[in-house]
Amino acid sequence: MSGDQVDLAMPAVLSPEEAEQAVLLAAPRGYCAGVDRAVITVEKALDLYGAPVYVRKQIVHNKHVVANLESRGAIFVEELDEVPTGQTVVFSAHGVSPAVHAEAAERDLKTIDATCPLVTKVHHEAKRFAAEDYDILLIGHEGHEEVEGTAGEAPEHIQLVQGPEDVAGIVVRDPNRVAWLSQTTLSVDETMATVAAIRERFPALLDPPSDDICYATQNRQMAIKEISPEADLVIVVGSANSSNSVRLAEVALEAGAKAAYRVDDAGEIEEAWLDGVQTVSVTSGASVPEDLVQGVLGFLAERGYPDARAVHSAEESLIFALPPELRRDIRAAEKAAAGS
Ligand code: 10D
Ligand code: SF4
Repeated sequence: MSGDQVDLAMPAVLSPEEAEQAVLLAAPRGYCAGVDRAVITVEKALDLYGAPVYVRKQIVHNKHVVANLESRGAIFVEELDEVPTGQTVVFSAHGVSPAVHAEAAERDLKTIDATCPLVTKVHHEAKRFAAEDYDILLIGHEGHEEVEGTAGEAPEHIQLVQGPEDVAGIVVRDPNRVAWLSQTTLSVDETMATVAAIRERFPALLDPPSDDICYATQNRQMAIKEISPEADLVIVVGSANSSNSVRLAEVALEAGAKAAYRVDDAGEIEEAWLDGVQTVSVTSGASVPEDLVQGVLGFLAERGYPDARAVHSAEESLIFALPPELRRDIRAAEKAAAGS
C-alpha cells in the first residue's frame, strides 16, 4: 500500500471487542509418531516400487492425506480381494487381525505393515491375556478398524465394551479372571469411568501392563483441556471418522469451551460460528497435516483475529523406524544402485 492510502480492511483503532480477541493454539497437536511413520511408509513404497501401491483401508483417518496419496498413485481398498495377486499392499496404521495377514499370504500379496507400534503393543497384550485364559473386555468403538484388528487376535476371549452402559450386560466365565484393554484413541476420562464401572462388577479386574490410550491421544487431550475454559469457540481440525479428533471436540466442551466444532479444513468453518467470539482455541487430531491448521489460522486472520499464541503443555520427540520389510527393500535398492 502506498503513501497516504487508507486500508479500510485494517482499521487503525480497534473496537474494544477486537482489542480483546485472541487465538490460542494447542501444542502438541497434529501428527503423532505412528501417523508420521504410516504416511512416510506409503510415500516411500511409491518411490521404491512405483505406482500403484495398494493400501488396505485409509492409511490414517484423514481425507486430505488419503487424497494426496491417491494423487501420487496409492490405491485405497476396503478389502484384500480388491488387490490383484502378487501386488504390494500396505496395512493401515490402525492394525489388522491375524486373519487379514493369513489372507494376504494365501493371495500371494507382498505386504508392508504400517500398524502403529503402540497398536501392536495392545495386540500383544490381547494375545498374552488370552493365552492366560482371561476374559478380555476391550473398551472401544464398534466397527472401528483398530478394534476389529485387536479383537481379531483372540475373538474367543474378547468382548467389546463401548461405555459404562454396557457393563451390566457383560457375561464372563470366571469373574476372577477378567482383564481390560482399550482402543488407543479414546477419551481418557470416559475410559476411566468405564473401567471404574467394570471394576465395580469385577473387583479382581486386571489392568493392562501400561496405558493403552497412547501418549499422543493423552497429550492432545491435555493440551486442548488447557485452552478450552477461556474459549468462546474451539475449532478441531480432523476428519469425521478420526476417533481421536472427534474426542478432542468432546473433551473441549467438557473442559468448558462454549462451543466446539470439528472441521476437515478452513472451508468448513461457518461464519456464524464467529459471531460475538473473542477467544478461539485451535487444535488438530493425530492424523492431521499442519498445513490444514495453518489454513484455519489464515481464515481467522482474514477476519481480523490476531496471530495465534501457542500454549505448550507437553513436549514430544518420539519417532518410529519404518516397517522392517520396507527398510530391507530400501537397503537392497540402495545397494543395487551403489553397485551399478
Ligand atoms: O480414528 P483414529 O483416531 O483411531 O485414527 P486416526 O487415523 O485419525 O489417527 C491415528 C490413530 C491411529 C492410527 C490409531 F492408533
Ligand atoms: Fe500410534 Fe497413538 Fe498415533 Fe495411534 S494415535 S498412530 S497409537 S501414536
